[in-house]
Amino acid sequence: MRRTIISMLLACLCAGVAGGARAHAILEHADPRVGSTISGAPSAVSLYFTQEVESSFTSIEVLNSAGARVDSGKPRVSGTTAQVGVEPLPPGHYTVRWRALSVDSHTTQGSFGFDVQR
Ligand SMILES: [Cu+2]
Repeated sequence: MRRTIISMLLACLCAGVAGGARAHAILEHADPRVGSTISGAPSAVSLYFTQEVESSFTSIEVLNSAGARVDSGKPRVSGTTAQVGVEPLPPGHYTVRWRALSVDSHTTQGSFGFDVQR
């Protein structure tokens, strides 16, 4: 509940100060694509945002189906793109959890899955 109130407050502040939802760094697309099934293991997971993000508070976690992290840690951030390396991924389902601090100082977060084909 408290969390909901805080998010609403942030949304209001952003709408008032920066002109609305456009000012947030929302995930525009990802590679591997959100919800996709790919053949062959990716060497990295790349996220493309709608706005430039700050490297200091932007994180990407890639988890296997057992919940263990398979990413290399700190993402590389350049403009609107954040990328993290992953270890060689065996077939299975993976979850990407991201968190981004946009240049307007608002934090956004989300998660999605992808599958490496058997
Ligand atoms: Cu914002």
